[in-house]
Order: sequence, then C-alpha cells, then structure tokens
Amino acid sequence: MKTFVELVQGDITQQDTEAIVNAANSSLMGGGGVDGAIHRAGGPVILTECKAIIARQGRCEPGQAVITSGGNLKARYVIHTVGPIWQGGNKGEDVILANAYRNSLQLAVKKEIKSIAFPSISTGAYRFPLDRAARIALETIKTYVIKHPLIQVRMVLFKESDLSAYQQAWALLVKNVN
Ligand code: AR6
Repeated sequence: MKTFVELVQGDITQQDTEAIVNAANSSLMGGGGVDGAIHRAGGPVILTECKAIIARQGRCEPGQAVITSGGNLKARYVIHTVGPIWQGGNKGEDVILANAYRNSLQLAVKKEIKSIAFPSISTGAYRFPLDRAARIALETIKTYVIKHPLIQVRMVLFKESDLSAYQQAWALLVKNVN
C-alpha cells in the first residue's frame, strides 16, 4: 500500500484526480478565485447540485464539506468545502481550516474516492497567512493519509510562491517527525 502526498504548481480545474476540492463560501453559490474557475470549467450542473444541497440541508458552515459531480471537468466529483475567513488568528481559524481538509478527505473516503486534489484553502480572498495555512493543511493531510493509505492527495498551488511555501512547510513537518 502506498501513502502519497504530492505538491505541484498548477490549475485545479485541469487535474485528473477522481475528485477536486473547491474553496467555496457558505452559500455554495459560486464566487471568485478557485470557486469561480471550477464553476466556469465544470458548467452549470455543479451550481444546480449545490442549490439542491442548500435546499436540503442549509448553508455549508466553515469547516464542513459537501460533494457534487464534476460536470465537464476531468474530475468526476467536486468536494466543496468552506475555509475560515482570517480574523487575526484567535477566532478558531486554525481548527476550522484543519476541519475543512479533514472533512473533505473523510467525504472522499466515504465515497471510495482514491485520488483527490486540493487548492490552498483560505489563502486567497479569505486572507489566511500562507505559511501557517500550509503547515495546517499538510499536517492534517499527513495525519489522515497515514490512517487511510489508499487515498492519493495532490496539493495544487497556483503560484510559484505558494508552491515554495508548501514545500518548506512539508520539509519542516517531515524533519519534526523523524
Ligand atoms: N487552481 C488552483 N489554485 C487557484 C486557482 C486555480 N484555478 N485559482 C486561484 N487559486 P481563493 P479562499 C488559488 O480566493 O481564500 C471565493 O470567492 C489562489 O491563488 O480562491 O478560500 C469563494 O466563493 C489562492 O492561493 O479561496 C469564497 O467567497 C487559493 O487558490 C472565497 O473566495 C485560494 O484562494 C474563498 O476564499
């Protein structure tokens, strides 16, 4: 069995993993950044399914995750999660960010999804500091994949500077463990 976490620079909408994760907002009605790109590339079926989810269970609170199909994307599924809005760091932001990653992974495993790609949740419009977000994201993913080694995880960083922040966080994490 292989445990697999990879860090790449790229566009989440182009990934060929079984699922990609969307950094959405609680309304699930779309937005800018990753959210806008995913809805544009996947087509209207994603919004239709998001509306049905909201009608059934209400807003998607920060840290929670829901799943729709991928529409025209290569990925079969989109897992929509909502990260925390950065408010200085004392409003539970770290825990909410970890929940967003963990609940997305949990939903994927429940659906027997074997590969998943994440963007850097909350570090754009939601202004979560990049280095801190990278550490939390990778710690959460690493802890999860150790317990669920069948799932392959790819972090897809849009900018080169984002990729290097995640690479540094990963190096620190591995060093601290060994
Ligand atoms: N592929 C991968 N990463 C991307 C892409 C892409 N196509 N486009 C942007 N990024 P953000 P948030 C990076 O703002 O901070 C939306 O309006 C981007 O460079 O998309 O969680 C939602 O509706 C940044 O590093 O998400 C919410 O209202 C990262 O993705 C709100 O923004 C996250 O940036 C969520 O804010």
